[in-house]
Parts: sequence; structure tokens; C-alpha cells
Amino acid sequence: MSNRTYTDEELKSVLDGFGIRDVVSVGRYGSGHINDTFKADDARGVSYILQRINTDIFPDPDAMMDNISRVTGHIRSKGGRSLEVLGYSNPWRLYAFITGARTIDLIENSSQAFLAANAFAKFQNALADLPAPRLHEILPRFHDTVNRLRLLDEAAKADVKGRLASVSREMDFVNARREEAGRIVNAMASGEIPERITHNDTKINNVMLDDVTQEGVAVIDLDTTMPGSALYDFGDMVRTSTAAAAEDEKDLSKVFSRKEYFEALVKGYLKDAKFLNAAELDALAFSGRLITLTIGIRFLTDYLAGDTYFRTAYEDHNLVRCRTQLKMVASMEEQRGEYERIVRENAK
Ligand code: ADP
Ligand code: GN1
Ligand code: MG
Repeated sequence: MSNRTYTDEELKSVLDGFGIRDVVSVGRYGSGHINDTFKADDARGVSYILQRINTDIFPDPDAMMDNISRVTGHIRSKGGRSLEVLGYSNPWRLYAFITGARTIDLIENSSQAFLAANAFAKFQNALADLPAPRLHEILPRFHDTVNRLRLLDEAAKADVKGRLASVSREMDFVNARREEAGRIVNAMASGEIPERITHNDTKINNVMLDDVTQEGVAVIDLDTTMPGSALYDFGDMVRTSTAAAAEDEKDLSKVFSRKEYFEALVKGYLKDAKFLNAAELDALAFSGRLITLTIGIRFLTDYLAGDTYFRTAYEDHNLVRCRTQLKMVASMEEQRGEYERIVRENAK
């Protein structure tokens, strides 16, 4: 968890190191949970994104930046828009600020869901022919739900904050779904589901939407772009882009998965994700439930471990987030037949 504060002088001296000397303002920006992100403006009116990479989570920023420069270079070589690294000096980096577009934390209409999913499909498509070598595996077993369950069990056993007794309902919910946890990792191990280059963090605020057309003009937050499964990328879109309420909404009656947004996601994704095989298509609806359960498990684990991973704003923040994720899983389970039908009809 990085709740560190930075003085203006500190930030200006980092910017100075990158050759940006006429800074008129610099302040916290965005709502990411991992890195410390700042927007800086200079006297000419040019804006920058300055980020301190969270090195507790990303132990090898050089490998990460190597991935990012290969990925962004490849996308640009095909005429696409991407992050532009203006400077990097571990743990700081400077990006050009992408103008004319914005990120949102909650989808506002079906059209945005369609366009965001289409942007992620195009991203995966563009990277399908990235020349060798294989990208660095920045966070091994990142979406491996079986491993995430093991980490949850360890945190529950240690119970460092004495919080276990208060989460018995959440633990029961997770425990009732352990059987499904290995479905994608096992299918990847057997080769049924192929390894692809994937983003691995396709939440809705990691794609910049055009201010006018709402099109996804650039996929950002490329820290976890590495070998993975396309299913996890689609699943995280379902988690974040079908949600009727914020990831940390306390009133669970407002939290559910919207079928019309799910349908828009499927259409937007399948329009360009022509590479999917039959096993992937078959697991598309399932991937939404699995990744949402997995993120719920991760929030719960962090809550039990004393909030050391995700940035939190208050005492129970991770527990609140865990509850929304589990409610989303329940909502997707209720609509399972409909969601599977939508995938089948659009995959024809
Ligand atoms: P985190 O890993 O903490 O989620 P992100 O890289 O996603 O950090 O950045 C946090 C937020 O900052 C994004 O959701 C987006 O709103 C904004 N942002 C990041 N990079 C850019 C950029 N190049 N141009 C404009 N906004 C950006
Ligand atoms: C983190 O970095 P950000 O805020 O885009 C996390 C994702 C989680 C997400 C939950 C590197 O994403 O895996 O799904 O929070 N990123 C990392 O909101 O752990
Ligand atoms: Mg982000």
C-alpha cells in the first residue's frame, strides 16, 4: 500500500531530472490502486504523467519497462496510439499525457462498454505478432486462482489483525466455489487454452476513451502486459464494465452485473478478437465470474493481511471492495444462462 505523501519540491526535483524545469503545477492524479501517479503541467501548457512505480509489488521495474517499450513500439509501428515513455529512472517514470481522452471508473452507457472492449481486443490483436523473445513474466501466477486461494488460506491462518472472525460469510462464499478455481490454469497447462500476450489489468480506468467519440484511443497501465490468457482480460472487463456501482460501493443493493453492458462487451470484444479458439469462446462467460471471484479473494486476502497491497482510503476499504466483488459474482451466477446464451449467439 502506498499512501506516501510527496512534497512539491520532491516532485519538481524528479521532474527536473527528466529535463522538465518550468513546472507550474503538479498533483496526484487518477484512481489507480498501485502506483503513485501525478499530473504535471509546464509553462507552455504541456502536461505529463509522472509515476512512481510501486516496487514492493513490481520487484523488477527494468524488466517491466523493457516489456512496455517493446509493446508500445510495436503498437505504434502499426499506427496505433499508446503510452509514450519520456523518461525512466527506477522507480520513477514520465509519460506523455494523452490528450483529448479520459478514463472513467464506472461505465455510463452500453456504447462505452462496446468501445472499451473493442479497444482491448485490438490491443491483443496488435500484439499477436510481437517478435520474440517472450515478454518478461512480470508477476508470475498473477491470475492463478488456485494460488490466490493458497495465499488467502495463509493470510487467514496468520490472521495478523484479528479480522478473520468478522469475515466468516465472505470465507464461506469463497469456500463454496473452490472447485472452479483451476479451470483456466488447468486448460492452459494442457494446451487447450493458448498462451497469448495479454494486458492482465483490463479494468475500465485502464483505457482512455475519446472525449468526443468515446472510442478507446489508447490502452494504458501496461505494467502487467505479459504472457497470459485472453480470458482473464475479457473477465476483468466483465468485472469492471458490467458493474452497476463502484468497486467500493457500500450499499450492496446497488451492486449487480448489467446484462446489457455484458452484451455490449461481448459484441465489442468479438468484433476484433477473431483469434479465439473454441475452448476460449466456451469459457468467456465463465471468465467474468472467475476473475471477479479472484479479485474478491485478493481484496479479502489483503484485508486479512493488514492492507499491505492495494491503496486504501479507510480502515475497511478492502473488505468493502471484497463484498462488491462477491456480490458481482452472485449476480453473474444468477444470470449465467443468459450470459452463456449471449456469448453463443455472438460467437457464431
Ligand atoms: P495504477 O497502476 O496505479 O492503476 P495507472 O497507470 O493506471 O496506475 O494510472 C492511474 C491513472 O492515471 C489512470 O487510470 C489514468 O486516469 C491516468 N493516466 C495514466 N497514464 C496516463 C497518460 N499517459 N495520459 C493520461 N492519463 C493517464
Ligand atoms: C489493481 O493498478 P490498478 O488499480 O489498475 C491491480 C489489479 C486489480 C485492480 C482491482 C498490479 O489495478 O490486478 O484487478 O487493482 N493491479 C495489480 O481494482 O495488482
Ligand atoms: Mg490502472
